[in-house]
Amino acid sequence: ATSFGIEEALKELGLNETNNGTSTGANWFSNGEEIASYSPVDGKLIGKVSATTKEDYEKVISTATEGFKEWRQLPAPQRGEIVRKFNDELRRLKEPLGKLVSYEMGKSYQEGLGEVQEMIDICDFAVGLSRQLHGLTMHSERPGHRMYEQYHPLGVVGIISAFNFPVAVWSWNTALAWVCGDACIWKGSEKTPLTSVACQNIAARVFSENGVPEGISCLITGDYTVGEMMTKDERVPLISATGSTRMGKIVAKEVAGRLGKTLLELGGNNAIIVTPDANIKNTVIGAVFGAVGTCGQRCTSTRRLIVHEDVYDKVKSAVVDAYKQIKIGNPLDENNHVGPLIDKDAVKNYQHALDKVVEEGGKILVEGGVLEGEGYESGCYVKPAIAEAENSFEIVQHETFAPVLYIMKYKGDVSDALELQNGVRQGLSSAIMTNNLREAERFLSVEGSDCGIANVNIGTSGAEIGGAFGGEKETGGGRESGSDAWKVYMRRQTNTINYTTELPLAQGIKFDL
Ligand code: UN1
Repeated sequence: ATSFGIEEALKELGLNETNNGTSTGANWFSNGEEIASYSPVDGKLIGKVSATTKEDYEKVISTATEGFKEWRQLPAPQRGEIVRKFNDELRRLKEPLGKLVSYEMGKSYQEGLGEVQEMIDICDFAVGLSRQLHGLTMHSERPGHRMYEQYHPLGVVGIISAFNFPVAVWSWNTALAWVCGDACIWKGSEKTPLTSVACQNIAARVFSENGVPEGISCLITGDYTVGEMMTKDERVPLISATGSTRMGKIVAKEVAGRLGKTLLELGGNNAIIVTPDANIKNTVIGAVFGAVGTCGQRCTSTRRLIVHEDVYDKVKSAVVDAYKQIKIGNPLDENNHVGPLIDKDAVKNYQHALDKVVEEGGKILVEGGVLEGEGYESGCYVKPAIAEAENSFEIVQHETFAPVLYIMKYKGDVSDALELQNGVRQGLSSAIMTNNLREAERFLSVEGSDCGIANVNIGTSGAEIGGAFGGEKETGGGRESGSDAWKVYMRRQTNTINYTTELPLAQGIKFDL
């Protein structure tokens, strides 16, 4: 079997079989037990990384805390210049890094490259932002007074990210946090430790070449117990966590208990509403990519198709037909559309969802199943499935991180569709396919989609970095990436300056002594 240039990619990224505490990043110490990374693509061992111990963590946090004091002094545009240099390296290493993402996580090579492209884009965004960390000015109610607000660096930012976007989510946080003057400690997923080490190596190299203080990019590795060291730590004012709602609830409680800040980007249960005025061809492309892309493991993956009864049969058969074209196999082979799930636990969850939907009265339209035989030795390849289901089914209400699409019918008008769409606990991404202006505007109106992302005539996944990314309800309320998401990485200060010889009090209060 061809290795698709994996060996070369690992080499270019400076990875070897054992990456135990020997990273070039002086900010990455780890002496704990070994974490082995097996590829879901072929089941082979890619390499090993050792986990962060409590002592390692102490070293990391004190280095980061010290580094921050120096880093925050550097003018933001100069911090932006460092991010620009880091981005040069990302551009240079886009292919090997995209390949490693594909091999370690299982998404298609195209999507691996796309993920690195998101890193590049957010870095560009952050460089521009480094000259635009604006506050507002206000008019004081008192004569001879001036008011304004300014944003200062916050401190050490803890980043917890998931396996499904093993590199992009880190960069959405770090690129902004770095220009904002913060130090970052990253706990990547224990399912994709090598991509984390690869990123840390890039940052560490660029930073040390450019005299950035140690501790501005730190990596800690391991399971949730390692994440807990940060969430419990008062020296970490902000925890940005991307992952499951279950994890988010634990993190939120822990951090809120010490009145720290959180940025939570959690589960989705994303739907596309298909109205009688939809372009069916585009609907099929959007729905199929949304449901099977990344093997259904994006937090923006399309889980539900809510189709008007007038076009239901047409849409259903077009989508079912499209599923027949899907090629499943090695994601590094660009002929395949869908790679494996991340691991065998994910396969179990997928199977459970299919059993459960039938048990609850759903009807399978496209049969699922685990693939076996040549090329599928890892045991992680599954067939994307479609089931006709009711929105109220317990399994439909639940986010299953796998390529299972539920299709359901709505009657009446767009408010009936919206009731179904909004009738779940999550609120990340949503979409409507329509050429009817009234329907589109109602979908976007105050009575419309309750999600953080609401799209017209595109699917639910594949958001650009320029917008704020995140959602409401159990999705956690946080916003990462573009727009003004940077503000969470800084502390805001309101300043009132009196340049008179008097001391007039606010609200006209007289206090004569
Ligand atoms: C995620 O799945 O955690 O919108 C993020 C998208 C990507 C990001 C997904 N830009 O699908």
